[in-house]
Amino acid sequence: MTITITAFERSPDGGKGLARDTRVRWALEEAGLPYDVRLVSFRAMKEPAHLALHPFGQIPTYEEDGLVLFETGAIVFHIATHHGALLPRDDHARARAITWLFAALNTVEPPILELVTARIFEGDKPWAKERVPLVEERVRDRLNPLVARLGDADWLDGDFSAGDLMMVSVLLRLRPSGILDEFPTLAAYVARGEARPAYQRAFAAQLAINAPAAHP
Ligand code: GTB
Repeated sequence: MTITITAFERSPDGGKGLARDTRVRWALEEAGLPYDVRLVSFRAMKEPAHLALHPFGQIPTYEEDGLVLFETGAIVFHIATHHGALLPRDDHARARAITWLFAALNTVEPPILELVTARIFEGDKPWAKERVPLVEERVRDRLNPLVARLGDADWLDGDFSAGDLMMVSVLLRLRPSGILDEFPTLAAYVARGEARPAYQRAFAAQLAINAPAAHP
């Protein structure tokens, strides 16, 4: 069994680990699965060979024994279910962990992505000054209930799961905005995720490719 994922030839974040291959690398590391990485340029992502793997011409993709997947949610779910990692055995606990995986992607990530768009890609528009605070409020509206649910627990529902992996990955994208630090409970939750040895290995692997020193 050989697993191959794709990642940016050079991530625009310069190695901060914010591109989505990091969450797939993290899941693979948690599962103890070796993997290869094929690096693709922005141009190659839109060419037929890559579009055959990913209809939207993006990274990451996942190949394993003739199976081709895209979408990080589907990939992490596959790693968890097919390789018996990151999900509890108990049926109900498993269903709840999967619920958190969906909640991270469907409920928490959308306003965070909207904020990234408003701050970075549309930050120079004349209406950005009015729009950014509105979107920031929408993000806080998602984070407050998350704080309430997490309470004093380390993870969202029992042991660390695929749901936590995805939630931490999604929240990490908030860090450059400063909003994560407004929520010490969530900042500590993210820090716990980042402290996991599997995350450290995943982060180091993407950094080795994307750090400015790797591209003199
Ligand atoms: N829903 C898909 C998934 O979860 O897999 C989204 C995949 C996606 O957005 N891929 C991005 C991509 O390929 C890379 S991760 N973009 C190129 C394109 O669409 O042409 C998004 C990303 C990009 C850059 C940073 N960064 O520089 O900080 C962070 C995240």
